[in-house]
Amino acid sequence: MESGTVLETLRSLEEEALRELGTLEDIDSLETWRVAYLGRRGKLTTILRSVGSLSPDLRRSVGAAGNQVKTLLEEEQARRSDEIEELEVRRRSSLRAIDVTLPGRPLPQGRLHPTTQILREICSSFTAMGFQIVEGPEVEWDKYNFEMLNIPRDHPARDMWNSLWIDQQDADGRLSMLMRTHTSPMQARIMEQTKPPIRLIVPGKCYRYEATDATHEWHFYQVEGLAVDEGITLANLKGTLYEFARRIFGPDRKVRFRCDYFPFVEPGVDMSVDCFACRGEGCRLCADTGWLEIMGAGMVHPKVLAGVGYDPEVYTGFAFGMGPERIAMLKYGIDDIRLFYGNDLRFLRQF
Ligand code: FA5
Repeated sequence: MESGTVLETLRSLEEEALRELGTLEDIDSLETWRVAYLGRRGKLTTILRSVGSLSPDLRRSVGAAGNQVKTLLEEEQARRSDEIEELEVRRRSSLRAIDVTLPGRPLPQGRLHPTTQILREICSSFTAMGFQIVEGPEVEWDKYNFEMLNIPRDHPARDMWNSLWIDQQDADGRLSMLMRTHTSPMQARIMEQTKPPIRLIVPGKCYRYEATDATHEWHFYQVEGLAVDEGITLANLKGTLYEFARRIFGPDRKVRFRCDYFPFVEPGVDMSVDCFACRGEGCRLCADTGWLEIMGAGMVHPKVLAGVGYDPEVYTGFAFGMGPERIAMLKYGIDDIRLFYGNDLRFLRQF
């Protein structure tokens, strides 16, 4: 073999290998390149192996040239490997880079539950009339839920409130604690602690052991109202509640007061609003009456006033207790109270 031919082969192999090396962009193809040229059966290795069969002169010159090419290719491979690694680092950091000029991603926005919305509306309509807001316990003593409200033990009026009792007995072995059935116990708690004038509302949750239907839940909210001072009359009660209805439902809605019985007021009334579904014609929702009852109210019973140490000859007051879910039903045209706590997002997203 001519030394010129072998040296030419070596040169063109070097050129080819370097050209190819320049196009490589990742470590895997670099390894493939190494195997193809410098591996045990690689192109350069094959040539170097054949050197042994050459004449001593050729062996020396071709061997030296071959080793030079080998060293060059190894050095170039190491350099390209560094470049590729740097490229990788840059590629990865460009993926992580934050473009601060991009507009922010909108966060999913929650909303207030319809009960919370109506509670806030009710509360602000009363605070605008000078009422304060207070809250009370959801677990209540029999004493406050019934006795101090002129509903003694074994009084038939207790049947008006089907109660969920807690397993807690008094000295006589009778159940004495329950989930409050209404917010009225706060009337007694507040009057016990303060002196008139009183003008406040109590929003809060109530519980009753009763079957559910379109207008009854076993857990629901109430907003209690209480005003006690010298010279308060039924006219103040009606005026306040008319103003409330006007603020919540607008001037066109019809409001009705009728006599009703609650042991802790005298006289007692219930207030209804004309049914939104049938506009007073009568339907399933309003049990064909054309009206939806939204609250009970009345003048605080003299016995309740005396029970907390007030002189009923000096002080009078009015109280009311309303159902915010029923008010939301009227206001937004919701025809089943059970939708409020069914956790159905299709319903909740409408508010
Ligand atoms: C009472 O609970 C009395 N404490 C109200 C009261 C307060 C009268 C102060 C006089 C003076 P009643 O059980 O009617 O009354 O409930 C009052 C309101 O709560 C009802 O008008 C209604 O709007 C709401 N309500 C009552 N029961 C339910 C129920 N199961 N589901 C949803 N709302 C109810």
